[in-house]
Amino acid sequence: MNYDNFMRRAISLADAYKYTAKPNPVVGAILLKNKIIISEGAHQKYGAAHAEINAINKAKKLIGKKFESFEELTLICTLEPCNHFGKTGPCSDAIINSGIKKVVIGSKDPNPKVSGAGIQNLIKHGVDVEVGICDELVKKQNKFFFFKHEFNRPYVTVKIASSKDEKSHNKDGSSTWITCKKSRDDVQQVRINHDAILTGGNTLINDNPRMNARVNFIANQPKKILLTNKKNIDFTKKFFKNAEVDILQETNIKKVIDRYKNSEINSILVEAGPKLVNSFLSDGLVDELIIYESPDLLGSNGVNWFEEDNAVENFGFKLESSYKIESDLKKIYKNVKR
Ligand code: AOF
Ligand code: ZN
Repeated sequence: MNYDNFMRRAISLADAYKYTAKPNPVVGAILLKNKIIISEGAHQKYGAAHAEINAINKAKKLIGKKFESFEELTLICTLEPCNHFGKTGPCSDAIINSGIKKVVIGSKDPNPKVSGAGIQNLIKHGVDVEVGICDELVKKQNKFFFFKHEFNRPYVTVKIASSKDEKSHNKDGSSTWITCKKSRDDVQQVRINHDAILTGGNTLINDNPRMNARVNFIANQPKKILLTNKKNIDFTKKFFKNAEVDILQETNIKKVIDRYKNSEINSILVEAGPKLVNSFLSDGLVDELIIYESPDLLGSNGVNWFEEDNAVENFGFKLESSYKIESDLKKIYKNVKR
């Protein structure tokens, strides 16, 4: 039987929860009897029940009505059922205990706590398992999660706002918004797509940023990371308000990123000044660079984002897409060195 359409449906069930499940991957599950959907589930919320469990629990209420025994059912799930005790119990055991005899999986879970062990447990208990249905779609849907486990570090995005002449701000400290309100609203969406936001000590002092994601839907806020070599930190800054903040006093950027390789953070957005941004870029640790470019010139009163001409290309970036946001231009670059 071809399960592609059911898998696509499970992927779209999962998609609805991408802002509440994060930093967990999104997962969807469907129970089928022949070609009829008996129940559906998704991993709706970080720390809450996994997709398979939700689908199984819904189906339990339909025994004797829509089906007689779980042995008749096939489970479609976008990600390999887990096999570990995390915030919830192993889904593979719950599937085995329910009596389900066939499981169709989108993608193997790259999390080393699972990584094939869920599939092995199912097979060992006589469950028929198919893996790799719409695999690429599942990977795309959980891009940062798969990246983190493939490269053993979070995906790193740098976002900057720049004048047309590649300046960051005015030397005399006179503060002006470089980009338009629509661009700044767009940044909120970029922020909420990431699991953590990192800034530096100078930005904290100069800009007093909130660095949260102001979006009008329910979403898990990114964690905040402050990278600073300053001894006295002003905890009255807006950055610390109602936030869980990691304060790192580390100059080696690779070590900063490495610190998160075993955490649940799959992606980090860097929003900082030229010094820190250039350190990230020159260490080759940036996967994506987003530039919001205004049509204005700051001229000789402006501080350069980069030290040399063609810096972005020389750091290994290629423009992937660009579009206008009112009079600004949003440019998205990808690192082509990896
Ligand atoms: C599944 N079904 O719906 C999801 C899975 O901290 P926990 O216990 O919630 O476990 C999170 C990990 O479990 C996550 O990193 C990923 O490996 C897997 N997610 N597995 O069987 C689900 N969301
Ligand atoms: Zn699970």
